[in-house]
Amino acid sequence: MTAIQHWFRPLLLLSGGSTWFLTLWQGYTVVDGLFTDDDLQPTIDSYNELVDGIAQKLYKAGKIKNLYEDHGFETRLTMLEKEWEGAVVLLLKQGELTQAFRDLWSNDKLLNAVEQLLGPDIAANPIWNTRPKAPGNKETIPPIFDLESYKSMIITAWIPLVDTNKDNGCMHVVAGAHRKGLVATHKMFADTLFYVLIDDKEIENTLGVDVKTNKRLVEIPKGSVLFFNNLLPHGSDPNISNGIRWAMDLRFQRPDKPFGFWELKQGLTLRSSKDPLLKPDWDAFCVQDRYKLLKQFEKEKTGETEKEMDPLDTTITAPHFEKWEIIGTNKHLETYFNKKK
Ligand SMILES: O=C(O)CCC(=O)C(=O)O
Repeated sequence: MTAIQHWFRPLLLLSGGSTWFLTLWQGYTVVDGLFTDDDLQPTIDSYNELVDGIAQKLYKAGKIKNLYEDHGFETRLTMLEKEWEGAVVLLLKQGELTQAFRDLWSNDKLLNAVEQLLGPDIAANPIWNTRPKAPGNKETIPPIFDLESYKSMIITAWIPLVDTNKDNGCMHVVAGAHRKGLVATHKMFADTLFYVLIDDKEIENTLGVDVKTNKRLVEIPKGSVLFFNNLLPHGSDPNISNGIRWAMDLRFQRPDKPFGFWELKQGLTLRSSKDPLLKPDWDAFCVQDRYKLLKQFEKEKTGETEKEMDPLDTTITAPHFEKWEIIGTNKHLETYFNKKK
């Protein structure tokens, strides 16, 4: 991209019909057909390799009897999960930002859309997630947000890698619920999940938005991207289809705003108005694995002198567990609080 092209980028429209103003008002927008299949294929190939790595690891550890090599992107992880519950979580916890993921995060079309929301200076926030929702498996990764992270405007780009609909657990959002600029009180956890929850009543009382009339189901196909504000209540329902609902989310903010995440990791500047030809330093960003940083942080706080991370550990713990009301317990909370004793 030349310096001249840089000046034209903000002139591009976000998407057919969704204006900048409407996006800011609703707190979300969908850009239809932002990516072609060719744009997304390297990311899918990368996930296939990572899933293969997990299959090999489980096989060697004697946890599964079949590698399911004849299954592809849409079903292999489901087969692994059926034989060994937790395969999905192992994928979530792998922190490797492969070359394909880096290329997607700094894809020009994606950054052009983000630039219209954030301006010409854009950084990657340290949090990114893989979101494979396997059939019947409701778990996905928690929004690992400390309260500091709400101090900056963070835009999530939620990128489905398959068509999404209400049966396979597409996203939903509560339109306009970000406008007061408040964080509603969350609760933890329902069932075996490690999702934080917000009651509809709490959204209505604190954020002043009627959930029934403002909840929008965002059924989007592969290639489209959902962008939303970090103060917008959002989530997805269980996957009752036969295929995995694959998605990934990447987050963006201005580079001069706090990155949150307990200050454990800084962001990475992807675009700079001062340096239109900037090349992001991915290696510097990737040196630190965020799950290892979190574990280290927890250990320091608890004084725990624990062994290396168990490579087959399927619990997810994070310091935000201390922020919210606990309404039910499960292995994730037990692990966190037992460690703290
Ligand atoms: O993918 C999902 O089901 C949830 C996504 C989400 O919560 C997020 O991107 O912040």
